[in-house]
Amino acid sequence: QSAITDLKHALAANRVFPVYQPIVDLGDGRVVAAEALLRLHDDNGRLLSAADVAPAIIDPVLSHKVSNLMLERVFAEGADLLALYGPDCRIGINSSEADLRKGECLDQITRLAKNGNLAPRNLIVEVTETMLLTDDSGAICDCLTTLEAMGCKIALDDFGTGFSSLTHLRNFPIHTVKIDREFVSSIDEDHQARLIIQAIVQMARSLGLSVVAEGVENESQFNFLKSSGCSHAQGFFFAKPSLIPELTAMATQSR
Ligand code: G
Ligand code: G
Ligand code: MN
Ligand code: NA
Repeated sequence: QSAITDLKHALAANRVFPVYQPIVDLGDGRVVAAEALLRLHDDNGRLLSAADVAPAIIDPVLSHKVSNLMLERVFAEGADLLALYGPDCRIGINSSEADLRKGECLDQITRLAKNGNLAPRNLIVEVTETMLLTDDSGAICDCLTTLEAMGCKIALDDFGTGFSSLTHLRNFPIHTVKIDREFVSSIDEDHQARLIIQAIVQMARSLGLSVVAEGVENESQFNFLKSSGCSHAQGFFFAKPSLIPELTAMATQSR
């Protein structure tokens, strides 16, 4: 069965939902943010992730539905998320190019924020470098600038894997770079990966950006990132992407 069918069926049957993966401050070890990640159950009850339905998420109609649904769910669960990680925590949303090009997410965030659970200053909008490379990058930049003015932070996802033009960091309102897990997973065996990470961290720091290392799986990666001055990290070493009750149980245990 194709990714498109899986996603269509799951949307129709209300089997699409977010899980959340904590983002930790490497200075004090506290969870300061969490990324919302799409999950769905297929017709056989199997749990699929966004990567499993990647071709469907870029379909214009489905991407619109997915973005709406994820934002609605994140706001609906906003009070629980703030209770868990504090009133100043932020929730990361993966945006699609269409969301930003048409600026539709602006109206939706404004409307949803009226529920009072979650404010725009509790959001991080994640964009990828390819989204900034389109012909419409002017419209995307305008949308990001408005999101920034509303209080959202903007994170550049998968940094280092795409074109990584430093110009993006100047021309778009970017607050955070997320170092792709490809580099992080090579820390233990690849000297070059370590040098690239340190170069990204130093550049980001001098530009006043925060840096999230993605895909941290073990203590030696954690130690390397911390000693390299990386500000934040995310990965299985801290927590898998999970439902709120599971995250609440984890937070209670570690307290
Ligand atoms: O969770 P998983 O490893 O399957 O995620 C793979 C990729 O899918 C992530 O890197 C992320 O960029 C993307 N993704 C996850 N959730 C969403 C979502 O809600 N919307 C969009 N557009 N992409 C998502
Ligand atoms: O590109 P996107 O950054 O948003 O990537 C997030 C995806 O990476 C999620 O789907 C999540 O399941 C996956 N992920 C998160 N932490 C780890 C990790 O420590 N190791 C691996 N292999 N994958 C991870
Ligand atoms: Mn992401
Ligand atoms: Na990534």
